[in-house]
Amino acid sequence: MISTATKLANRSFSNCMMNAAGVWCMDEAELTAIDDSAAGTFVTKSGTLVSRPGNPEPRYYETALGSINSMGLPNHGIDYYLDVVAAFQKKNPGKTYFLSCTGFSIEQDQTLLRKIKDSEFNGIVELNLSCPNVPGKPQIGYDFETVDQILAAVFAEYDGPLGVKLPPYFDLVHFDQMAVILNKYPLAYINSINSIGNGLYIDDEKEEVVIKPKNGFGGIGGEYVKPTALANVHAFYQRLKPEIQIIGTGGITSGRDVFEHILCGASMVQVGTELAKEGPQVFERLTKELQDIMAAKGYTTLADFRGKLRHQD
Ligand code: RRO
Repeated sequence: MISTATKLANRSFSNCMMNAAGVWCMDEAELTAIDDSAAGTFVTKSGTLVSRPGNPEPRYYETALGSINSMGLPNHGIDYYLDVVAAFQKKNPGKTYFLSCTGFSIEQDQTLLRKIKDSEFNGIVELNLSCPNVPGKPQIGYDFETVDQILAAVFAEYDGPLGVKLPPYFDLVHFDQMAVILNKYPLAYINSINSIGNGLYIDDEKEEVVIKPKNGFGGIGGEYVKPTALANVHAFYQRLKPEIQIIGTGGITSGRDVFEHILCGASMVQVGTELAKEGPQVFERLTKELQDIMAAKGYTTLADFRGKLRHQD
């Protein structure tokens, strides 16, 4: 029997695959589709204190090799997602769900965590430190001092399982510096990577950008980003204390991509662009493809190969 089950933050999941925040998770109907799919669980769209319409459309565009988006954090507000997840928890008491959230200041992050603590939520919190698309707001994950201050404030407020969604880093020194900060805190996990921020995709025929906000600049996802995602997963796997697990996100279009993320050290994986392209049935295909690879290699559990990427001497 080949199992793609996993454990994260001491919770068990029947499958290691789930949606990436932002895709198929805006409202109850979309979350229901993921809940009913072969995915192990879902994460909600990042909820803010107050609901937001997001940036003007068109704000998402699919390309042959991936996607570009500048959604601008549209969401129904944290209270909506707390209510919706509470209903799922009632329906499936044995299942653990992820709630993503993000604030625009340390005080807002603390208020969000206080709300979550005071609610019935019993799942895992994913604090998004890496939204690339709010005009005038830099990605927090690139401001190391602020990340440190946010984590100190968050863990003063919240003692449930919590992970952070990080932007991609591109320099080994930055992996070193971030790992020192992350290792100071009782994080359940880190999630690498969010989209590669502020790419530009253009339509040559029209000689025009393809999305409206920010003069066409937006976060890049899909096949383009897999090597960057694998680098981030593996770099943090080598540097983080073993209690901090890793969710690998970025460039998953096949079971082989899932296999590679796990080989680099991921305990769970998230699918964004390919889920947007194929819909929730993508999880059945990816699971089957991963099982076929595991069977060919003689592996029966993820632990047989997780983090076991070989380096050359
Ligand atoms: O809503 C968005 O524009 C968005 C967010 Br919050 C994020 O974290 N990552 C992304 O690619 N888009």
